[in-house]
Amino acid sequence: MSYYLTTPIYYVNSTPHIGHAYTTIAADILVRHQRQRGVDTFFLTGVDEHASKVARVAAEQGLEPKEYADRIAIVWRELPARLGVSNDFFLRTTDDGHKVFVQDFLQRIRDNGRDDIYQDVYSGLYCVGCEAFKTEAELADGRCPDHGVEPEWIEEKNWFFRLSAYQKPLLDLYKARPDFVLPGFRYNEARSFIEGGLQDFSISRSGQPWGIPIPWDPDQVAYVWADALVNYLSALTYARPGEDLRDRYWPSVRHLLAKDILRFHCVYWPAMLLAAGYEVPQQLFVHGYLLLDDKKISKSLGNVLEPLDLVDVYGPDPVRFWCARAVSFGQDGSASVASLHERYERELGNDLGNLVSRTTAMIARYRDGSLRAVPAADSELKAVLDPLAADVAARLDVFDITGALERVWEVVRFLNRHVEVSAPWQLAKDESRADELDRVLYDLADGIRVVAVALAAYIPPTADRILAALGQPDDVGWENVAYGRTVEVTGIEAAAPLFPRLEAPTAAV
Ligand code: ME8
Repeated sequence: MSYYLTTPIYYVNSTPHIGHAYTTIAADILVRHQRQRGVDTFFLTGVDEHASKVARVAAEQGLEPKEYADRIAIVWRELPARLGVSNDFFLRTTDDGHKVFVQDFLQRIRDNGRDDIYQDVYSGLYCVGCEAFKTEAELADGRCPDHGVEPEWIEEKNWFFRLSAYQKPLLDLYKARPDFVLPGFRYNEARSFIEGGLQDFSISRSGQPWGIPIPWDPDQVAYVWADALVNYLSALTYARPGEDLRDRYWPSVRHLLAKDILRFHCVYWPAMLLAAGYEVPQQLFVHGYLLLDDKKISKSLGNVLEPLDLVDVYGPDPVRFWCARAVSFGQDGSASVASLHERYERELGNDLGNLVSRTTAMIARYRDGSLRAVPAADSELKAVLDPLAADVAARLDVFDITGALERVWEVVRFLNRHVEVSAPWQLAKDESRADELDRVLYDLADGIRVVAVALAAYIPPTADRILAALGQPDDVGWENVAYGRTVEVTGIEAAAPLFPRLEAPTAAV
């Protein structure tokens, strides 16, 4: 069994913002979770470099496009690590391995015997911001609604892909696989678009040297989407030198993307794959937009709209936690830095951090740092934990990173109540209740250990710190999301706060 997850490869001509961080973090949570279950995983992200804008901006700066792209790619390459993201490969569409593969891929379509690639003259309006042709109906006051600019009139002889021939195969595919696109309303959106009729599209551009040459017509380069989408396959052919990973990870691939690029991924891409003789992906999850309530943010925090600035202030784990929790994954929603701060204090600091501090402090104080292993078959905690592993896994199997996290948080809340209800400080006063105190401390430690393992995909270093504070092995295998696996230890000390207090962001005037 394998689990191959990809995010869109981001346009190198933009700078990373919270939306980019959002997809990458969500993908990392899903992949880390599968690894915890012992699944063979591969996680791909990267940059899309052949946009026309790259060549234009490079020219303005007196640079070669590749020179310019090399400079901009640095911040993108660093982004995953700064977010605690564990991608297996970072692809650049200027990689030789990618270029060679794209040429082979397009040639396969041309040679498939169905005349799927043909030459025609294209004239129409083109938005450089979207890297897409636009119809009049898609414009508002003659401008692209997303970029606010007037599209350019383009007339050129291009190579076309016969997408129209794939309406029936795509509808058959959607019918046979009702979970091909998730959530369901996105599946319906993609299917309706296909039902509405598909138009052939140009897969090449002429008169522009920046791009991958069309193998049978090197005066033209591949249209940026016909190049970029292919990355999901090309990466597998060269990410590990000397190995071809296609048999291992294709087609068990899941693509994670936002709604803005649904058509390219859910319609064009499967059609291109069918035309080139490849299997289509297993699943595509289309998430909504995370909008940052961005207007009034503290000057003392700097411009915290940049994900890396947020990470500098709060650390990667709180940002990851907030991304998963602030907006139900799949829906649109807005979040603010104030909401990040509030969750940092209330949920991470109080609910989780204090629980760990209090529990370790009580073990240190009442038991001199020793924890006796006294699991009980009739423990209330056991009943709470028994369904947890399956419940969380089921939610993450359908990309519900928000629901899965809430399910873990129910246990965090239970444990906090359990401290209050069982009042270990009372039990500690009464020698005759020593066994009872041991059981309460054991259950609290065991519950916290389970929570740490269950949260390891979301906040990996924090999970490790919690396990270390309890003297437990750092094994986050999913089988450890179960009652009674905490081992007897000595030397537990009161843990330092996991999430120290930070100055609140204040609204700028
Ligand atoms: O489209 N909220 O790149 P791109 C959530 N290079 N996610 C967001 C977001 C927001 N506000 N804004 C962007 C491209 N995203 C092409 C893709 S793939 C073969 C080529 C995320 O830099 C989201 O995942 O414009 C979206 O799909 C992606 O960034 C688009 O990034």
